[in-house]
Amino acid sequence: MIVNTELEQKGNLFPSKIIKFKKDVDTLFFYTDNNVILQLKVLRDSVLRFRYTTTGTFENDFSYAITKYASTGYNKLVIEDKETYFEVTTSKLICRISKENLSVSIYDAHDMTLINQDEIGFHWEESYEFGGNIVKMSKVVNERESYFGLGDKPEHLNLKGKRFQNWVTDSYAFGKHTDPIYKAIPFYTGLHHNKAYGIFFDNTFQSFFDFGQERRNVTSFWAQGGEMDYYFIYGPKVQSVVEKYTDLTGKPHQLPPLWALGFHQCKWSYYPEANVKAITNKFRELQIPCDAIYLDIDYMDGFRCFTWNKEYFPDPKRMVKELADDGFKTVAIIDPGIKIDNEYSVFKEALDKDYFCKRADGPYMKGKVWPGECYFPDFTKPEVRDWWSGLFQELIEDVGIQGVWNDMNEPAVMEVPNKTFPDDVRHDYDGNPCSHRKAHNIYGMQMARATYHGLKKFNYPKRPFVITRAAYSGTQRYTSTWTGDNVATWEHLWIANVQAQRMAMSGFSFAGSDIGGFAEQPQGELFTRWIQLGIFHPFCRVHSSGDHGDQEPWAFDEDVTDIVRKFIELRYQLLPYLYTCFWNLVEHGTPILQSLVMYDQEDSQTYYRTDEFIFGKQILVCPILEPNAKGRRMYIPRGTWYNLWTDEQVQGGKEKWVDAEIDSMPIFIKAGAIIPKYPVQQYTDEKNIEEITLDIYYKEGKEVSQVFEDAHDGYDYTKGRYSFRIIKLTGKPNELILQQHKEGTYEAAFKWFKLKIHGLPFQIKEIEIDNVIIPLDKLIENGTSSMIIDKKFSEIHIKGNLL
Ligand code: NBV
Repeated sequence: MIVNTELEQKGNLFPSKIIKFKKDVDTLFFYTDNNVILQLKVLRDSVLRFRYTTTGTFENDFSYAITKYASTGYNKLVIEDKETYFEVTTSKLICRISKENLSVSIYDAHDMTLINQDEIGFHWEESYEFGGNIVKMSKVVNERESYFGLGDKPEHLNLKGKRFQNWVTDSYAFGKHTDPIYKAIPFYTGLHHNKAYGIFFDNTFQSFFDFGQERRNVTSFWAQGGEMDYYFIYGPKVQSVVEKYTDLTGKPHQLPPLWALGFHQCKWSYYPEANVKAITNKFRELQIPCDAIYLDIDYMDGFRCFTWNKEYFPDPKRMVKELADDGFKTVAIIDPGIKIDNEYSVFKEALDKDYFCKRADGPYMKGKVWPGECYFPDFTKPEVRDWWSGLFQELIEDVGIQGVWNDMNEPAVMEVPNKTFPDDVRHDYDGNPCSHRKAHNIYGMQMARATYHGLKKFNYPKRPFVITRAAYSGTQRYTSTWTGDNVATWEHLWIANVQAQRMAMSGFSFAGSDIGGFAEQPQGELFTRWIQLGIFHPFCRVHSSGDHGDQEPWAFDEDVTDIVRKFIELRYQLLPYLYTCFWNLVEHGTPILQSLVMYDQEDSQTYYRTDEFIFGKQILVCPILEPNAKGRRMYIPRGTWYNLWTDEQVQGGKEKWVDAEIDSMPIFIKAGAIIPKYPVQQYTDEKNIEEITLDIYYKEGKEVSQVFEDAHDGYDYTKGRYSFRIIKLTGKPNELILQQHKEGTYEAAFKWFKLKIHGLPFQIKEIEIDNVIIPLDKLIENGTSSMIIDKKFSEIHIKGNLL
């Protein structure tokens, strides 16, 4: 145990005893006799905010991460002054603050399990170099505690025993263990004694997290400036921790348009126009579904944002329209660096209006990016964000671009050792002027935010689609994201899998990797295995650097093309299922991917699993991560599961070998699930869908499934014009009952459900739909368990004789 004196020798300072206490409704203030104040605010029964100052006053309370829509309010709040501590009780938590040294302990209010306990707790070091404090917090590691979250770290899902830093960084060809990379999400979930809590350290300076690496029994986090300002979030379910964190930092502001969930093809770069068309035509010719084609930096004139290279793209509007007629949305890249060029209107205007970032001593922040020497807008200034949003008018409203891709927004600067702005660059920070040390981690987020507002405005009444590389907590409100410049290796396939899961656990579900790898070139086998994983990621895009060869589905051999087509088709079939997951994300903050620990935290076997995950709520997926595999061992979570390909039923709670030749991968459906499927389309809304298939997986017992539908774009759904079906399944030995309940006023165009029943243990003798017995030969397709019924049913009873 390190005692204070040892830490003191290292320059640390500590709070001393509490001498005063004050209360203002739900906010408590504890004052120590060495000028430390702890401000403890009860936001919800399960969410507490802790802020510490050493100067007697707090900073202006401003955060880019916390949304104004965050839930507040509690059922119970009792504050007691006990002999050695203060005690704050809500309906979920009991929090004690020691009078001796301000240290905090938090218990589950129902059974007094100690959930989280300060080790030293808050302490600090004065920064003589920068002024202010290096603020620190240390917590006790509980028995068998596991840690998850922290954004895009390319590491084992369970973070225990490791140390990380948050400083968004352009990390070309990063590897397993590279830290930091593109995102800074200072939020983690701790799990022990079957109870999960989260800590969100809302500090944008470079920050660090140590999960028992330096000292086995201590987890600590600290930052190079700012305040110790963190939120404690109690689950006790892992999923509920993530949902509450998402409530705090924001759910996506609206559903993505359905096309954004289709398959996307990208490359650095497709140009000229003829090349773009050749690619899109090939998709249609080979009947490989695809919804979006991307234009990387070469579409611009000398890499000047908001311009076109007229030699490559003589008439962008016409091209975009022709692509749209063929079912393709065009997405264009926009970077933050603005070329220094007095003939360039965007540059001129920003210069005239004083929108560029400046160094501490006055000159502009000059840095080299693709266009050469550039200046960079200060996206932390509201006026600059408004101006930036306005720049999209022509691109979106006139040319018809449907999505914007923000790259290099860490911000990345070439040929400088630290790859970004120097620390002294000044930012407005929405009226809280500061240096780049504080604004760095949110710079990319504010750029994506301004881009989002531009799209939202000029694409109205359609929904915006933005993708960003850099992100801080809260960025999920505005945009989707990808994991940056990965490499075409098997190890990177593993990384892509953990990153997508980790992002979902960090409140940012709409994420995916560059399928196939950005740098270098995959063999057909790796590409195929990557597609198989990628179709289960919320964002599904092939992207690569053109210098390393082609990476379209037909760039390998015919077998690869056929398998890739088969899996992309599966994604298109699963779109209503995925769209329903997005609805749950937007409504409740429910993550779209669940690592097994989130799916079943009561099963400690799941705590160190990385490969298997649940797509949505009912589909278990496990990618093949090695060459030449004919299958793999995987852990099947508890319960009964159906193999998607064979309908074989397996019992979980154990490891199992699963066959998966190159044209297959391990996919299982939870018994009792009802999976809605569209017919295969070449792009979303290609067809007028008349019929949705419901794949019904019999289970003895009950299970609830959902189907969300709306117009697939636009905002009508926010006015109740959506349809949310809840379908309850009850399986008995010789009966299967389906009960449907619909919410919302939207009438989807489809008329029928095609029911396909899997694993029925009896022969159907009678079917009753809404109290009317229907002759079997009218309903059942020959020799199958499929039947077509009116979508409006309320209750179906399928009865039979035991087989
Ligand atoms: O714009 C070119 C690339 C882009 O394709 C990639 O997706 C980004 O992550 N960009 C990085 C800049 C060049 C990287 C070497």
